[in-house]
Amino acid sequence: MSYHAYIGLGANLGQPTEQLIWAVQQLQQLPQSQLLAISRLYSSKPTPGSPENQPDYTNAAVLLDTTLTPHQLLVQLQALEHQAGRVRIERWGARVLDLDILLYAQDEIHTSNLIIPHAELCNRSFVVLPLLDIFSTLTLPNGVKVASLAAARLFDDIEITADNTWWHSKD
Ligand code: A4P
Ligand code: MG
Repeated sequence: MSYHAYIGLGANLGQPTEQLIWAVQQLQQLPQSQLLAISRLYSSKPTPGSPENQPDYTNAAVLLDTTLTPHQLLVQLQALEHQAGRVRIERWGARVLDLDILLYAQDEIHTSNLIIPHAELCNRSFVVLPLLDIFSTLTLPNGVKVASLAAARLFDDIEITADNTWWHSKD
């Protein structure tokens, strides 16, 4: 049995777009998984409360069909973050690559190392908008329509920087 998992991608150090392209290429080769869809690319300021003086973030989301369990998927994503050279210095600090599990099927998970849906999903335009690119009628396990989150907020601090072909390798 396979399940749909939505992954959030983010970067704000180094060359964010190149790192997200690299991440997509890696996700295309993830074991027991198939990459089904990719959002447009977005640019936004770090969320309020993040450490000061960080560069803007580049964000996107992808949809996987996978037979990995949520915890197996987390291990795979953390290995990719590590490979990308991510060093954890401070919470919400700048990073070369952040891969979060946003949704896994209609599961609700609360363990010490995994919370699904992602705890901040509903509060972040840079998560909500990419999700809607992929699936405009997406619904959360609690029945909330993701489109209703988009309708409820102003998107003054986020820009679309590329259409959904951004991940096609340039060479
Ligand atoms: N963890 C729990 N649930 C999940 C999940 N659903 N997916 C645990 C992935 N990991 C999950 O994460 C800390 C721990 O969260 C992990 O060990 C994992 O077991 P981390 O990636 O090591 O640390 P972090 O990213 O600094 O903390 P956190 O709370 O995950 O931060 P976020 O939510 O990732 O936010 N502003 C803009 N514009 N764009 C951004 O992408 N990102 C952040 C970081 C802040 N501001 C931003 C952006
Ligand atoms: Mg994270």
